[in-house]
Amino acid sequence: MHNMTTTPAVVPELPAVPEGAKVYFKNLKNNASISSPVKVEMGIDKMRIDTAGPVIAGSGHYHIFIDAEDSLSSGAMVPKDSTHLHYGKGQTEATVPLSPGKHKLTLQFADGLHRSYGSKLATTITVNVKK
Ligand SMILES: [Cu+2]
Repeated sequence: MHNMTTTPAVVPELPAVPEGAKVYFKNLKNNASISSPVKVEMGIDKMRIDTAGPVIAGSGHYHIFIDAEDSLSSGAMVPKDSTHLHYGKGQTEATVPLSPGKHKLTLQFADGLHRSYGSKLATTITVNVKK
């Protein structure tokens, strides 16, 4: 009998986060005073950097959130908008323009389908952008 319900495409599960994996800002400290545009060097332990697209265990790409969440829950899709920047070409550095004043920057790692690896692979700092 023909099944009239839509068969969902097979979407791979979000890969597990390896023990000890973490992300960090390499060149920015919490409460740092900086100038805009801000050069951001992104770092990760125990995971590889890959381009967006394939879902490969132990890999993914970086996102920077500006004045947004401290992390997105595991499996949540990272939005594509002006406060959620994607580095899906596998970039490990970014230049981010910020207005003067205090800003919250979150580094969030996600898989090839932009699904957050959750708070285990996120870190948040506050920076003070000089006038
Ligand atoms: Cu992404």
